[in-house]
Amino acid sequence: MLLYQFRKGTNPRRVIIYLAEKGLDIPRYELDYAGGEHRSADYLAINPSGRAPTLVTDEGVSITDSAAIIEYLEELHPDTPMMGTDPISRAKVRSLERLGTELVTRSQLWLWNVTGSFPAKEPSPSPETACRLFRYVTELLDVLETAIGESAFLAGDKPTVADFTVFPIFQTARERFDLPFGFGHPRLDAWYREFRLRPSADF
Ligand SMILES: N[C@@H](CCC(=O)N[C@@H](CS)C(=O)NCC(=O)O)C(=O)O
Repeated sequence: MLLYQFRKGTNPRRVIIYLAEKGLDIPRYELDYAGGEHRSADYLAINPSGRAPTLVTDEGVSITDSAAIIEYLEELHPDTPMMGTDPISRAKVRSLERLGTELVTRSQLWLWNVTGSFPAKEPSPSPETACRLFRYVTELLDVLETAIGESAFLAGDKPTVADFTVFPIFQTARERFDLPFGFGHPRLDAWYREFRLRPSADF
């Protein structure tokens, strides 16, 4: 098995944090993002979207999506479940995970406009567009702020893939780009700060 990743990429980090929380050690290949290795013919043959992460299984099958990679690994390693333990808790985790995926997508569009650091994605970053997009980000942060309630983790008292999905976009915004992401959401802010102390969150 081999995991193709960008160590600091938001979606790859969902898998990287999952592996650390799960205690799984999988060989990794660090793609050279700056050098455009994810657009090379060799990598496109593995993942035609040219994005990371990709897990190539022992059978040589490419799994080309972070959520699908985690679900595959959960099936192989059902001990210490990270996606809930019964139909109701699994439904809750999946709902929040999917909301988290939507948050990542909306936030990335915002980041492309607010940072100007992704010229290949957004050649004409616009503060006005960033401001408008941030309203759609805030809409989902508001939902997550309500969902977490008084719990330590997004889906209850144990870390799940919901946390591993949402945490990296906070980390990207706050640590890579020094942006006040979620500062107006006190429960999420507390959750982020606490989760950041876990060894799995090492950046
Ligand atoms: N749905 C995919 C999205 C993967 C994705 O967008 N990865 C980003 C890194 S966070 C990427 O590879 N970007 C490079 C590009 O789009 O050129 C997943 O969750 O794995």
